[in-house]
Amino acid sequence: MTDSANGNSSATPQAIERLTSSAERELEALGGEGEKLEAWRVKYLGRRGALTSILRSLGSLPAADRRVAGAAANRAKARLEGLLDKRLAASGTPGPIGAIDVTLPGRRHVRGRLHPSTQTIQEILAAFNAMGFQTVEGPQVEWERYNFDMLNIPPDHPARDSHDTIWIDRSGGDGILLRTQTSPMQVRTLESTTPPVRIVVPGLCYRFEATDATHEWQFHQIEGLAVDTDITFADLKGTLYEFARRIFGPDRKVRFRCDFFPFVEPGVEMAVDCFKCFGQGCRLCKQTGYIEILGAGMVHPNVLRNAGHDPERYTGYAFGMGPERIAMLRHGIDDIRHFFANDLRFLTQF
Ligand code: 2NL
Repeated sequence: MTDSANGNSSATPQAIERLTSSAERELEALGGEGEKLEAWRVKYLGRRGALTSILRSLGSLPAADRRVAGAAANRAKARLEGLLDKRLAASGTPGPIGAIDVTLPGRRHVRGRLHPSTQTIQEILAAFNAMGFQTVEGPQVEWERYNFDMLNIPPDHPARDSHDTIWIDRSGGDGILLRTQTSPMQVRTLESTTPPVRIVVPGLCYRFEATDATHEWQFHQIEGLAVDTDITFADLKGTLYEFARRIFGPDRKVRFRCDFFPFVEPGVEMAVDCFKCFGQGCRLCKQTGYIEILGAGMVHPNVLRNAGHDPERYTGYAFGMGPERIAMLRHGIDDIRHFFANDLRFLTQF
């Protein structure tokens, strides 16, 4: 059955017919045992089986012979496979091909899911989108100018230390860094747009910081910005109050207290009454009855001016929050490092 000089002598329709007949006779004579059927399959239909070799050798035949022999070989293959399938089904043995053991339990399909940070970010963005804010995203590698100077944080301002910047290149006039907040994209948008501007900016931020239960060197932030003529502090309060009710429940009360951020004046922090103890005092709210959820304020006139807008004509408010912190509060998560550890035992709980 080996090749002759000008082709494969076994690849003629007659030879294929002879091979098929003997394979059929052999199969008929076999008992029903799965092992014997498998040996038969290997002998004729396996990777190095007799029929498979013929199919493989077709390429070396002259074109006209190839067509005839190819058709015969394919017919033979289909016939032998069909016969084997019938025998396997009749034998009741779940064989390696053909028969399917319907009593086996199904394979579980593991469904993917969104990361808890992503889920929280999407919910927060949806709340603001519903109130007319557009979502904008920007680069994580930023110019020092957008991350600090334009935001009213001059080179020697102590706020630069508190931001614990991860620098990429500090040698040039304008340094390159990993953004410490998402405000640089707000500045970019403000610079390239004529108000009204109403945006929310989600994204990863970085700080050169030691980690602990409430600090990560990598974390998400969502900032928002609204600039137009005649925007007042009442707009800030109304919008953020509505946001708090959408995310923490319709019965939430909010509390504003003074705070400082260089890019706003005045600056505030907003807290909601504790949604666990309803203001009675518990571990979650550290017995205060309130939980701080974001920082905000009226955009500093210098920030508007730096972006090319007249602070006499335009006013605005801005806010910033950490979605990991919000997810921790809502789900009772005790350590921010869970979010970036990629441990499925944590991630699959959400
Ligand atoms: C916080 C506080 C804040 C802003 C972010 C901002 C952006 C522009 C102008 C003015 Cl372009 N302000 N952002 C304002 C107040 C607070 O974030 O605690 N974030 C986690």
